[in-house]
Amino acid sequence: MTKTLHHRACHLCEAICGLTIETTTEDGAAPRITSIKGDALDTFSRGHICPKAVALQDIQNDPDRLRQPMRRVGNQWQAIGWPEAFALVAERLAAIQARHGANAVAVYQGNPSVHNYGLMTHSNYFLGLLKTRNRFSATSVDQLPHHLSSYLMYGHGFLLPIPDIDHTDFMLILGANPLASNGSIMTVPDVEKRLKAIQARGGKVVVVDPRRSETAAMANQHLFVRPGGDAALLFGVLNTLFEEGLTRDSHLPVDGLPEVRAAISRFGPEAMSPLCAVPAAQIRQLARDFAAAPSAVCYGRMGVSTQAFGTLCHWLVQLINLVTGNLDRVGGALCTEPAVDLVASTSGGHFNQWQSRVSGLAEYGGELPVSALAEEMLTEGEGQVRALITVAGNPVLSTPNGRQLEQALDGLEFMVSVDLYINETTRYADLILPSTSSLENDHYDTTFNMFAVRNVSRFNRAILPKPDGALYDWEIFVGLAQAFAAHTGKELKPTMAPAQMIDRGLRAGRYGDGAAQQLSLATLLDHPHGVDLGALKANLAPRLKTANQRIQAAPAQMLADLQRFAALQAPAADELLMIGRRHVRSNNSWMHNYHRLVKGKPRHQLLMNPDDLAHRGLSDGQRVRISSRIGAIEVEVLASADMMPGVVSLPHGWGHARPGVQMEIASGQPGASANDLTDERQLDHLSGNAALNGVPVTVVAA
Ligand SMILES: Nc1nc2c(c(=O)[nH]1)N[C@H]1C(S)=C(S)[C@@H](COP(=O)(O)OP(=O)(O)OC[C@H]3O[C@@H](n4cnc5c(=O)[nH]c(N)nc54)[C@H](O)[C@@H]3O)O[C@H]1N2
Ligand SMILES: Nc1nc2c(c(=O)[nH]1)N[C@H]1C(S)=C(S)[C@@H](COP(=O)(O)OP(=O)(O)OC[C@H]3O[C@@H](n4cnc5c(=O)[nH]c(N)nc54)[C@H](O)[C@@H]3O)O[C@H]1N2
Ligand code: SF4
Ligand SMILES: [Mo]
Repeated sequence: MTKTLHHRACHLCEAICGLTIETTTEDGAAPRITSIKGDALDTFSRGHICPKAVALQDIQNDPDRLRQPMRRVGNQWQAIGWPEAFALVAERLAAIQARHGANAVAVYQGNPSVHNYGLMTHSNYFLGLLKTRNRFSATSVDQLPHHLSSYLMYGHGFLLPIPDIDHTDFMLILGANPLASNGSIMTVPDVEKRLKAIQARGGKVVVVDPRRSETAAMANQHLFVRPGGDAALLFGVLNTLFEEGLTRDSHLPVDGLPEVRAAISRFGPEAMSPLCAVPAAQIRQLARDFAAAPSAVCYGRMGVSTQAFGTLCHWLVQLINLVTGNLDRVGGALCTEPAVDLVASTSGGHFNQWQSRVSGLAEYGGELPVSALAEEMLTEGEGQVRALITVAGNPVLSTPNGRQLEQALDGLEFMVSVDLYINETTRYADLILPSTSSLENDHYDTTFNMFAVRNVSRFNRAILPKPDGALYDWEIFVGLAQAFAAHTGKELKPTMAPAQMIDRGLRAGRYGDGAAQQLSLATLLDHPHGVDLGALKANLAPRLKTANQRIQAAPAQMLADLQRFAALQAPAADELLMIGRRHVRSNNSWMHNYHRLVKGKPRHQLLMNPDDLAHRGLSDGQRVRISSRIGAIEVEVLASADMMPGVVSLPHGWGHARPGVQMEIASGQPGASANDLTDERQLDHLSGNAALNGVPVTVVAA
């Protein structure tokens, strides 16, 4: 019996914790995972681990996980070979494009795409050949407003200033619950300790959230905000900073601040208070506290991104940091200097160069808002989508109006999914192409090193051998590309393995050949616990990619959107708005089939303030019917004094009891899908991002 210790970053969420994984090999059998622990020698994550990482072994061993390509024949699934599968995809997609045009094939790329470097480096090798404008992804049910505000203000969608959590004296958090999510667009393993450290050094954490979340509960101050009211609150704060002379000059080159000040002066705290349900005096005090702190950072995430004014919110977050002198400053918000730098190597992006066919929603970076996906399939006429490719995504559970999407998927001529499971979405596919599991893959974080609160880098080899007949994700895309190119007579550029691309990226980067660190694949392999490249530091001015290399504080698109904001109404007396939530033992719409992970009490219920329950004659634990414009679901309700009155919270990613799904529900609780209630027409109209939070609902006894 041999035991081997492997050091490896966890790829499951954005925190990229270092793990120590023990495998045991007996008598020539395949190695088994025998222990998963936090890696104390990872200087970034310092031994932190959460329950999801322990479930990595369950993903590995899960009998439901697909291990070979599956083809649907009627209601049955049959295993087929790779060459046959690639040929079938090529032939069907080529035929559909020949008949109906390139845009008749749509693509949806889901969240694990950014956690898996083979998908990052190679999915476009095939998808790019399709030349379709109908590209969609989870970005537009998530962080599109972050990218758009950075693109408009700094000239690049990936110039995302990250909170300097380890040095700040005041952290204002809106719409994020890092104690459950482990941080997002802020790669921060061990976030609870880092937040407590702010408090221990005499600083403050303030959380703005319609629910007293786990993070709000440990904060120095928590403000309830009406869902979707954050822009109003932030306008109030920014106006107070201007009015009361609390601004500080920035070292950064900035255009447009006087225009901002003039344009928003009508949105003062007194006018904004009824819209966000925060008293004007508290808005003013928040601005004063923020400005008075030696250093401060305003950080907004999911909760303020997936709402009706998501892009205005992120613009305001940037402006508040900027005018208080906290942008590009230690203890404020700083851009990372990653070893493989997409900001340096790519152009800034583009916005609104074309629009979706049916609703005219703007593209960003070559993608259209996913809220438009179903209508592009259901609306007849030239350009109608007839085929879909999903990659590591489950849009039936993760995008608004999932029921409508199901109907649309059912009518497609062809669908292929690159995925590990037969789940709520892939059950509609004609073909499912499963890759190796993550522990059979090498790993480099192309994405989350870019968002990390320190500059870090690590590369880890696969810890388990590639099973016979299996393909890595990137090999699947190479196979698809070759088959499609052969079928259509297109020319295919040569490619190389992802590890080789990373090696090139590292050597060409700021710590590469000629730099003191000399990072390359080989040096990273010598440092299995990762390499610390130092704290974040000021660097924004030379990296700006706007046309005149100056920050654009007043982009025309933002100023134009003020008119839409000005129409926001104060709440009606009986308003009930639905928001979402996450739990540390969840991962979006999957990982519910691992017993070790989902054990414990149920977590799928609707949370409601006790007064709101009483008002409706409902009681704790009762089964209720929740209705919105687009549908109704039934679920149990839990009384929670942590909920703001007039707000209910339902986590997404549930609703597993759908026919044909072949995944165990380990908790025995299928739950109901929040996205059977969210509305594909409820958008942040500027970016097209779905407004998943702040959905008007009614709740009655079931
Ligand atoms: N109401 C509401 N809706 C939401 C949210 C919310 O807060 N509220 N959050 C939104 C957010 S932030 C996101 S990111 C989206 C996520 O939405 P999606 O990205 O659409 O969905 P996931 O649940 O992440 O689905 C991941 C899929 O990838 C597969 N998979 C896992 N690992 C791999 C792999 O290594 N390779 C391949 N090929 N496949 C793999 C899984 O089987 C699963 O089918 O949901 C969004 N939807
Ligand atoms: N355990 C676990 N971790 C995850 C995930 C997971 O599913 N499970 N998903 C990963 C993904 S894909 C992402 S994008 C990140 C997201 O990470 P976070 O951005 O931290 O997301 P959440 O934990 O959903 O926290 C969002 C908070 O916003 C609040 N909120 C809702 N509406 C509003 C509003 O209108 N205004 C304000 N101010 N707050 C509001 C909610 O009450 C909630 O507390 O998490 C990642 N990490
Ligand atoms: S917080 Fe948990 S899931 Fe996220 S990277 Fe760390 S161990 Fe993995
Ligand atoms: Mo996300």
